[in-house]
Amino acid sequence: MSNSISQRFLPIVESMRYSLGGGGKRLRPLLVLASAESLGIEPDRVLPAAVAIEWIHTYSLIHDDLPAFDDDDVRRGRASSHKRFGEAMAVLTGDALLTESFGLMLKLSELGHFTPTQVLNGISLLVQCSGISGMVGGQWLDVSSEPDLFSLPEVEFVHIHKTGAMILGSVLLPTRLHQADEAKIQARRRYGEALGLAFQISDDLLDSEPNIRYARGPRKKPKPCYTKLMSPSEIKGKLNTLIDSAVTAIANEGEKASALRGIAEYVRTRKK
Ligand code: GRG
Repeated sequence: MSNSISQRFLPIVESMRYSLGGGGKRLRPLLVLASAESLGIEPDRVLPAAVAIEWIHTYSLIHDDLPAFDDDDVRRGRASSHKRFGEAMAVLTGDALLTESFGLMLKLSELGHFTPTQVLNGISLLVQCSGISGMVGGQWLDVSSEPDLFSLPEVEFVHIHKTGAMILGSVLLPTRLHQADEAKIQARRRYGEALGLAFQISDDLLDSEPNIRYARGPRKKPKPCYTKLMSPSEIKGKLNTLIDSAVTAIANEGEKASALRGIAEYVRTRKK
């Protein structure tokens, strides 16, 4: 093995580039940068960590589009990875993005931006928010839960893990790299938890199907979402309450937290 990539593996790199270059809102990396700024860390110092989070997120979307999950042909306005490159390459592209994201995290210490211990703390958070106790666990509940059991607490539990954990992780990552004091960590935790759930609620509101979401994949049954359990105005009310909580959580953080406030307001009103 060597650090440079053999010509023979370039098709994998092309497929990674295709999915990463397909646009998207870049919400999670923006949260990493905004959270770093709020702590007085120069955003450039956390850039590899911001990219690592986007790579993990992109892997999850590639795998979520596979026939075994949602079987989606289109992602970010273009053919989904497996439609463009085939299923085997889509699986490997997701695997490569996840694995290489940890290589990006290592760059943080190689570049001298943070100490190895700080980077390990950051990697440990990424494992928590993207793995079994976070996104992967939430995805499992999403695909395996029975529609009859879609109570509000159950839907929230799925959303907090599947979608919320990576958003919370994006906000908390700079606190792990920088060792922020406890009050600052807790303020960002409250902000990230509220924003993570709010983001999924806003996603449910934006969904084109008004009442219920169906997975196209082998499950062919409804997915946990709010639109089945609450009216649109109730959902909007919940979204506003959560965004208000997120903004309140960082109310004492001063001007340096203005980007975090801006992102929360974007999630309140987003149209895509
Ligand atoms: C397959 C391990 C695995 C996990 C998949 C994230 C996820 C878990 C599935 C995505 C399904 C989905 C559409 C969830 C709704 C909320 C969400 C995460 C939307 C996609 O995130 P955006 O809107 O996407 O930030 P962009 O393209 O803007 O980056």
